[in-house]
Amino acid sequence: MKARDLQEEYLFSGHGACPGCAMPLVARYAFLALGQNTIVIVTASCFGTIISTFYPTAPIKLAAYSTPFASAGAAASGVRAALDMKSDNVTTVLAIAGDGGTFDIGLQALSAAAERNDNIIYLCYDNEAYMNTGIQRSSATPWGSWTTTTPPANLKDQPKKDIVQIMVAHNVPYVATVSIAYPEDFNRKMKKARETRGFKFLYALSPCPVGWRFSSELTVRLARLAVQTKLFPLLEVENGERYILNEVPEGIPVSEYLQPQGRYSFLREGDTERIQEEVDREWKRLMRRMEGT
Ligand SMILES: Cc1ncc(C[n+]2csc(CCOP(=O)(O)OP(=O)(O)O)c2C)c(N)n1
Ligand SMILES: [Mg+2]
Repeated sequence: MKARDLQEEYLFSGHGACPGCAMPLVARYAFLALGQNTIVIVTASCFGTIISTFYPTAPIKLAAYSTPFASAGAAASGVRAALDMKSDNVTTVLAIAGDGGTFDIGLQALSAAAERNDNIIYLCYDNEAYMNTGIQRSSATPWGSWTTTTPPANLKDQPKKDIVQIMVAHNVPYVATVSIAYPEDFNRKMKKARETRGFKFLYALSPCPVGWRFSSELTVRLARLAVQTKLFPLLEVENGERYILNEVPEGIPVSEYLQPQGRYSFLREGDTERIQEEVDREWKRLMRRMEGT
């Protein structure tokens, strides 16, 4: 790697992520887009405990502030307030939290920061379970999926919480989904978030070979399939109303996304069709929302 490239990198090797983990790519793309004038808020999660701070090493080359599990939104607001008191309007505050830290325990701090329209970027990487503590189900875990707390006889029986719509309902300036399979789109959205004043919510699906039970070379392929099956649409929503679709999916059958993942190997007859119907229903809902813009 050239010296110039190295200067632009803010996440280095030596972190503790499992082989094939999508999260380091999520962090790397986010940091590359935002640059060195960034303070990262870190919470308990795979990112917080084994990737960004792997004692005694520190593989991220940015200022970082570690805060308890529930408080990414509040900590980011506090750091922003301190910067504002110093009239610092060049530093970007980036909170990074997992699905557990966002959909569940961190939701009130996130909602409060969004309601105040604090000038921060909140990036959720969603690996669809509490991975760092042993693959427990979260409200982001999809219906029909195996986790250690939803064993084969009791697979997850609730649908995934719709965090994008929850954040859109806060009428914040910018909500966007990003994918490691679409790095240019990811880069553009992070930069747009940096240039937009107020609260920004960015949301990445983060395939996890260990928790999802797939072969570690399939990470980027699964991230792309999630987009191309319409399961994870690449979109932007401005000011709670203006929807932009960034990639028109091929509409590949959802079974191609489910099949390589062992967490779906306990699906019963008809369950794949049920998941496909739900994906199609959600897609129609999205199309109706887009018509209004
Ligand atoms: C208040 C509190 N409860 C529980 C924990 C233990 N804990 C640490 S990381 C973690 C899982 C985080 O899940 P998620 O936010 O989805 O991130 P992931 O580990 O999946 O990357 C838990 C439960 C904690 N650190 N603090
Ligand atoms: Mg998680």
